[in-house]
Amino acid sequence: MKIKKYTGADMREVMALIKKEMGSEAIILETRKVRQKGILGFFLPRLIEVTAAKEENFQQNFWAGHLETAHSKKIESDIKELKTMMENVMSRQDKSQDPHKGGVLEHIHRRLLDNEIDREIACQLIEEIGRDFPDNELTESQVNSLIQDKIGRRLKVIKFNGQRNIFCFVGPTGVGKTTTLAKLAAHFAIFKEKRVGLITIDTYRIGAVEQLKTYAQLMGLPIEVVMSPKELSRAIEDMKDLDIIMIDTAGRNSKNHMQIGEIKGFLKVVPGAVIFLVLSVTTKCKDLITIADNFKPADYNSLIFTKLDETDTFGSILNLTSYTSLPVSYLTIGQKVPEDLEIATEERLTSLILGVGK
Ligand SMILES: Nc1nc2c(ncn2[C@@H]2O[C@H](COP(=O)(O)OP(=O)(O)OP(=O)(O)O)[C@@H](O)[C@H]2O)c(=O)[nH]1
Ligand SMILES: [Mg+2]
Repeated sequence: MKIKKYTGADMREVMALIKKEMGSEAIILETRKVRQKGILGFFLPRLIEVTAAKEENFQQNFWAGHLETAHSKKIESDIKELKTMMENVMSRQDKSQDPHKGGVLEHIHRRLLDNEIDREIACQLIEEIGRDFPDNELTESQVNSLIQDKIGRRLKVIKFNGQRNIFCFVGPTGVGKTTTLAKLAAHFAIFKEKRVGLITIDTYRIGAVEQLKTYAQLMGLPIEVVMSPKELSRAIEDMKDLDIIMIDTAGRNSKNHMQIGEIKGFLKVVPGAVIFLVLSVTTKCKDLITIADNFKPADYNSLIFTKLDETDTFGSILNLTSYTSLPVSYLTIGQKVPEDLEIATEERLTSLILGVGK
């Protein structure tokens, strides 16, 4: 009996090869999916490998019908054996349809992509693990903790203790800048007993000043409304005895470079300020990258992610922190002031990014 293995991209391609070489009387002994060679094999589609056999002169013997009894019994038992083999192969093939039976790395790679982690970052993470453990003999929980560790190392967080700081909030329209400012003002003024003052340069939107004034009144905080960089300097000077000054800015369309330039003009008079770029995690990742690029003139130095309660996928947090190399400071998880605010930690961010921390 001649036995040979054939590989190809799909069953049809392999069967055509077998038919060409062995003829249509060839028998399939085993079918399985195999990885392509090399580290990139993790990412390439698996090949189909078929082991085929052909009984020499099988056809003549079969059709002749003049075989000796001993010989025909042998063929009968061979056929039975092949039938059993085929059944085994079929059951194994069924199992391989289940993605969880595929390589652990492949499964986790898919999960990273499902969480909207950038394809390049996801590949890098998996490749690094594949390089460190070439035999791919890791369990799912081992890969999970390796990935957690690697993501944790890519993230940075920054904490503020309320010592003399000026906080400015910049970002696109409606992402939650004013609400986040109010939450933080309450956090420092009420819970940390710091002296906090508010300034708004958002005289652009009707109702914006009233919105901040309402929060200031509720918390008993001083507030100033300024119309120019000069007035901003003066307001900061007036509040020089306070621990923290929080400056609200108008939401800007990041594609409007003139508007971003205007914010830059104001922020020039507050050197050394903490400038938060406030981003909503509900924004498409590609748009977040554009916003991060277009707000660069505002010289932001930390990221706040808002509206975590409105989505289930947080890969964009990793994408943005990798892209900007900036630390994350706060997360917001709802509309309620002051409670829907979290101080960012690496553990919390990692769980969110991996889709296990909502
Ligand atoms: N679901 C949810 N809504 C939020 C969150 N933070 C803010 N919001 C809501 O988002 C809306 C806009 O919030 P604002 O604080 O006014 O946003 P802004 O960025 O200051 O808006 P502009 O100043 O107009 O650019 C409000 O309805 C807030 O209640 C959050 O974490 N989750
Ligand atoms: Mg606002």
